[in-house]
Amino acid sequence: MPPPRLIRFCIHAMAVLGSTAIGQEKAPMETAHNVAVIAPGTTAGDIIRKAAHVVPSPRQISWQEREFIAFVHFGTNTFTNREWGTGTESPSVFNPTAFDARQWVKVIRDAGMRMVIITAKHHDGLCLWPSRYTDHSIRNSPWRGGKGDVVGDVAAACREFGLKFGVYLSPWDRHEPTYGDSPKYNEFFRHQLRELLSNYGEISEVWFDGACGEGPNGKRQVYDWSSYYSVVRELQPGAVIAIMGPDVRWVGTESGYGRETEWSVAPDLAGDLDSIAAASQQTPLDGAFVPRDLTADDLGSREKILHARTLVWYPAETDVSIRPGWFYHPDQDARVKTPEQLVDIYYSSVGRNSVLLLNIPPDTRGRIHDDDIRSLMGMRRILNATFDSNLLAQASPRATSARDGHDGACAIDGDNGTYWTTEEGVLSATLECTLPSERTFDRAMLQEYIRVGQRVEGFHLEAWTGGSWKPVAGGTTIGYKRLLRFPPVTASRLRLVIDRSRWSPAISTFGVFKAPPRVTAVPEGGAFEDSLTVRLSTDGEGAAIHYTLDGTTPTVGSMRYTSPIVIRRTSTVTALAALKGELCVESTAARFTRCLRVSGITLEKPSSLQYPGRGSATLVDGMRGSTDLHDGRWLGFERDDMIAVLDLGRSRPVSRITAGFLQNQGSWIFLPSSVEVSISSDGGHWVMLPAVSYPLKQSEEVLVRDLTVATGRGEARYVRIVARNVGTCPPWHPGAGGKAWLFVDEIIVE
Ligand code: FUL
Repeated sequence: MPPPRLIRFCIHAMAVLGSTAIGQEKAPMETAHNVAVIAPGTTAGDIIRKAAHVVPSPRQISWQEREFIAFVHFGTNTFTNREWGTGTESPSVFNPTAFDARQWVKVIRDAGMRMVIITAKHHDGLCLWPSRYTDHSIRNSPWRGGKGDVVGDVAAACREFGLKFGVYLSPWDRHEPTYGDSPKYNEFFRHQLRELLSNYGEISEVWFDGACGEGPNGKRQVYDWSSYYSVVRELQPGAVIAIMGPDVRWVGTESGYGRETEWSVAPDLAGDLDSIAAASQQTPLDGAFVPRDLTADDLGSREKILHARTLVWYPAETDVSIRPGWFYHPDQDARVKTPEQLVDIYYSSVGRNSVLLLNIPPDTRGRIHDDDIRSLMGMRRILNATFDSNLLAQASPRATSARDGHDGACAIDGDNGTYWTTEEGVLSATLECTLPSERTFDRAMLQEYIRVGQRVEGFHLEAWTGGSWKPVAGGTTIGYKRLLRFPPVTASRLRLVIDRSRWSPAISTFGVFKAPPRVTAVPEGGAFEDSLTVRLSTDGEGAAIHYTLDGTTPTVGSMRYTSPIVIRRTSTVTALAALKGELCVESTAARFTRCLRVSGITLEKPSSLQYPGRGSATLVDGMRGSTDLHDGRWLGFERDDMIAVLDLGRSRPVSRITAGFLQNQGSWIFLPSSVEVSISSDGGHWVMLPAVSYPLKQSEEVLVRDLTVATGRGEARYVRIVARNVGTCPPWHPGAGGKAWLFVDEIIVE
């Protein structure tokens, strides 16, 4: 589901595809190339076959194999406590008190990431290296007497700890006086690129954001992308150019959640087919590539590629921050994503054919904060405990079709350089694995050997249980890596069924795993009136359960679960399984809200079809919407107000009514301008309570805000609540004048 309007700033303003005179297919690029030109009249079958043979370039393969990499946003904004600087800040604000790039890189390495991308220059223009081309750099900061070099220190630490190194260089520069004078600024930008790409050793990724604005001359800057690409190719031929570049695509959200169906081959990224044919074999796309909005749900299905004039290997990168903001803000210390959230993001990005770029912003000391380190290490422990050993390593494989030298064993041998593939043109097949004894598993890992292309369109897993094959899990695309989670299954025989493929499937990894024991709470959260009984169980054999009721993480000293828990007040049950006295890593949290039971709820106008939650009852089911607008718990209203009438079944004392709202202005979601509540005992005569108004404030923070109206202890059977949408995006917003969203969940009557 697309976010309401989440568009990487300015990307929608980029030129759409330019003229595309379709000539003859000039270069035979069908095999072993990351670009294929489709000649007019090519049959559908041939187009699909060509798509299955588009392959990553060597630099794209190295990038993909990194899987999980770190973003580091650090600079002016760290010290001014903002997300976007204006460019008028003095370099003197930059003054970390205990800067330590080695600490960052060590933490990042220990968390299992393989590269660091530093914001060498963000939109405010301050260079974190002593650039010769501007005074607006850390050379004019008090830090290390102006002799410091953040980029240099991070590059050196990456070399020391064996990590790759990349740079984010913002084309949008709100400080530089030549910005807007397009040729001059392009030259300035190329100079900066040259400095960065010449003086810091190997650079493996160059990250270009699409943000763009007007310069002091009132003119909009026109970026000369292809000239930037030439500088990168000349100086760092191994580097991928990401986002506004031809090698790596933005996945389309900043939530950390990629698409379930993720094709790395995308149609029509070239504006000029002739320059593809004329270009060098190494970079056929560079001169023809036109950045454009690639945030739609479906980019690469058959339907999308059948009318393509070019097909390009263009894989997805998923960027997300460990905190709500990209930069460090002290008031977000309590909102660092938990290990469980990070693991969920990992499954939903790395596990969905994408590279995960996780941002970890250092604080004003110039160090990664302890809260972030705790979460990262917790995440690492969960992932290690899960993926430590492939239970299929000891299995005997049997495939329904295999090519010489590529039998089923190649998929379970732990070697990504070998792969199982079928006889030429066999597009569906089964790989059955028999284990020496029964094992329990709840995770699967699949990988295609992408060096020959991405091919699988549909697959599922089956296990032999109770005398027949039963489906366990399945999906559409696999790509470089697909991870699946499912309830534990115990079996000694299982099989991978490739249902549909664009060409002979080539599978380099088939693995199943058991995640560390987890606790399940029943019910998993919700509302209750007087008391509620909660039952906990674990899938870990012989594991004990420890829990708390105040939301803190349990220790072995916390209450041990022996019988169902009876809850009488609003509580969060947090539980962990412990094996042999040692706590397992993944905790389970279930929130229970004490409130009056609502027997009916009607909405005067339904919510948008895009954000329906699970119907109007979602508003009173006791399960709170999170900061993720896609979590299925939010009801979204586009430009409309939310008007709900709640029926409590009978007249009773009501003390207050609370409604929760999401703010995510980047996605055009605003808090309501006011909340009005009326109560009635008979549905005919209503008493209006004083309305509460909320002034609209510009904010980059994504948050859930509860707004409460007190009744003064009235009696009521019916409650009518009106939350006013701000209507349109305000003048200061990038979507000024566009329809604003109101997101609501939950309504609590006490
Ligand atoms: C965006 C920028 O505007 C943010 O500040 C951040 O750098 C993010 C990764 O890209 O477009």
